[in-house]
Amino acid sequence: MTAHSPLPINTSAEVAEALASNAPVVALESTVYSNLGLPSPDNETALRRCIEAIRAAGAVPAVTAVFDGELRAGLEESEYERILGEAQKAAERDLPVAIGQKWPVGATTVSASLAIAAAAGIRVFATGGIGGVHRGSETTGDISADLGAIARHGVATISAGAKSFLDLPKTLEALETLGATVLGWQTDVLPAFTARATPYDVPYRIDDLSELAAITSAQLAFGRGLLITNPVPVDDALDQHVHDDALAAALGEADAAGITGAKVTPFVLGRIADASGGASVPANISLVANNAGLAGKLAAELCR
Ligand code: PSU
Ligand code: MN
Repeated sequence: MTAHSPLPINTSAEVAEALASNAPVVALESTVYSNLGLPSPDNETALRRCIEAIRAAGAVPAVTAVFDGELRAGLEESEYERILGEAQKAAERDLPVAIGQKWPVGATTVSASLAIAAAAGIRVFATGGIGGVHRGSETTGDISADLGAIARHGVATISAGAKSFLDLPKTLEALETLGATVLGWQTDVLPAFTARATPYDVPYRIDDLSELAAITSAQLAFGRGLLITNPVPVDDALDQHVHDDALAAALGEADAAGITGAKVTPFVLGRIADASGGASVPANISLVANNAGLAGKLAAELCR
């Protein structure tokens, strides 16, 4: 068999050292912090709070990105500003193109971040809300690459459920089909991003951190991944009526504007922020930082 050349990943000194000494590391994506995710300056607030939450748990943050065609895991302080501005959305399938064409700034989605984390040997990854099966997927076929990547890579993903504008029952079905274990952290039902609860049960509720770590290491030993859903903190959840109205408006506008493919998620998130009078943004910051904190604790527990 021909040996493939190893994926070249530029890992920061701090991340490389942590991995070499079995110290906890948490990977973060970069799309949510770029101009494709949260508006400025909330994107920077979100990034800072995620990094603080990971460090507070005793873990090392590893933001993933593509800079000048190079895959990165862990950035220097001075480099964070590069992902806070203009960026090209890089899902897993875009990574070879981002490398080959030397994209200046590729903002990694969940799927691209998981590919980089797995190749770098990082076992825990935190995001806001994953992509999933879109409403109307029967006709559009729009199913986020996040789902396959969550199942395929041996990395635990922590997210506040899936984004509320998705078809959530179909998203759960797809995860089951793909073989991704789905857990609810201290919840019986699937959270949906800025909402703590939906009518849909998660397959397993887990309340104890050592049990969460035991399940995670078992699944990672199979070389596969799992999704840990973590509800947005109570005080920061978006009012259900504000949310529902903003979502309906956003989906209507996306449809009317003929937005399709990779542009759907950034467009709908932006319209929800506008239509909720900005109320979705603090909720978004809170949930992503909360996920980073749980990811830090899980990474630390896995290293015990
Ligand atoms: N959740 C957010 N903001 C985002 C995303 C999720 O609050 O920007 C991004 C993530 O990077 C996720 C991507 O992987 O959207 C999913 O995009 P798509 O639906 O095109 O697969
Ligand atoms: Mn899509």
